Amino acid sequence: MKSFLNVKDLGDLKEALSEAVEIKADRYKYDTLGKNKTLLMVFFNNSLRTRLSTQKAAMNLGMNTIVLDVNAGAWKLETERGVIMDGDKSEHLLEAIPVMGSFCDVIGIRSFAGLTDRDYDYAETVYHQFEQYSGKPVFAMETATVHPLQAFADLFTISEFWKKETRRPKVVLTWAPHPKALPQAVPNSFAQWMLEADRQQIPLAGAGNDCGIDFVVTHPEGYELDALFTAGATIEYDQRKAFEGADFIYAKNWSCPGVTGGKENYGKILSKDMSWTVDAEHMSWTNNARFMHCLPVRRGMIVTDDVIEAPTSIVIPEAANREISATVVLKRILQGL
Ligand code: AN0
Ligand code: CP
Repeated sequence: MKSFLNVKDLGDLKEALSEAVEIKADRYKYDTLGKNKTLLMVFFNNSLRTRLSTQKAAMNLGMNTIVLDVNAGAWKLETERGVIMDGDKSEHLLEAIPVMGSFCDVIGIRSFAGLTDRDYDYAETVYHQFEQYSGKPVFAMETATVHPLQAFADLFTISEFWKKETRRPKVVLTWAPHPKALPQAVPNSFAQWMLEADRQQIPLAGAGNDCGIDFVVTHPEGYELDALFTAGATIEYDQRKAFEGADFIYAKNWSCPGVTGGKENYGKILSKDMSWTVDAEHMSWTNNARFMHCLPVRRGMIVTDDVIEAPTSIVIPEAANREISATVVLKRILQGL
């Protein structure tokens, strides 16, 4: 594998999930695969889970890692072409990328959406520049529009928590309020991965004959995600109706994707409606659903303390599975070197 951005990059999800099971049973099974190979992790934005889990994954595979926090000690980078660099940016990404590539074998990139120019963000400009100019395999550690390591861990977590059931699960992605404008990367990828798991009829159910996932997205009007990621999903604007019979509630805030109501709203906060906050009453509408969130999460805004602390909350095993998804992805990349 030379690039990891979308669910299609993994191919057969059944195979990917069985590799995840294999790695979880013995996470050091391939501990010589990465000998004398170096992973460079480039962060343009903050991170706790991605930083720790991806570095741990590289260590599981015997790799060396270098972590570069672009905003903490590196030169300020210009990313646009054709600008006169007379401001505070000392170096252009187009020189920085091949230089970074010369000191490593694999590059992970965290580069959030700027949330001002929809076309620039949705073209995945920064990620594709790394693909084009680094000369190395690259993978997304949350880019402008996707967070595939998170979505892979989420799918794996759902498969683990559902394996004893004999019917397909109902999985609900719900928007919830947040004080700051956030990217659409997490909900985009979650939708893309859930729909692909359904398309591939992934046997999450124990009976093995009732496969796939019933996937529903719920949000206030104006928050429609790009059909690139959600085509085929059921959209339900009534949050209560969406929650009814749900087996998994996946909460997340995102800013306006600029799909309906015009591009000028892209990246804006359209609602802070606290009736969307997932509380015990919301969870009582479900089929005793498990609560999921990628973290970091703001308590009192996205979810109440009692819901995130309940035994049905699986946010910690979900986060822990980030090590597993990252190990599988890095293993595939190393096997392709
Ligand atoms: C980021 C986001 O919403 O994309 C990262 C989540 C993994 N969250 C925040 O910036 C709070
Ligand atoms: N879920 C996730 O990617 O968390 P971080 O932003 O802390 O890496």
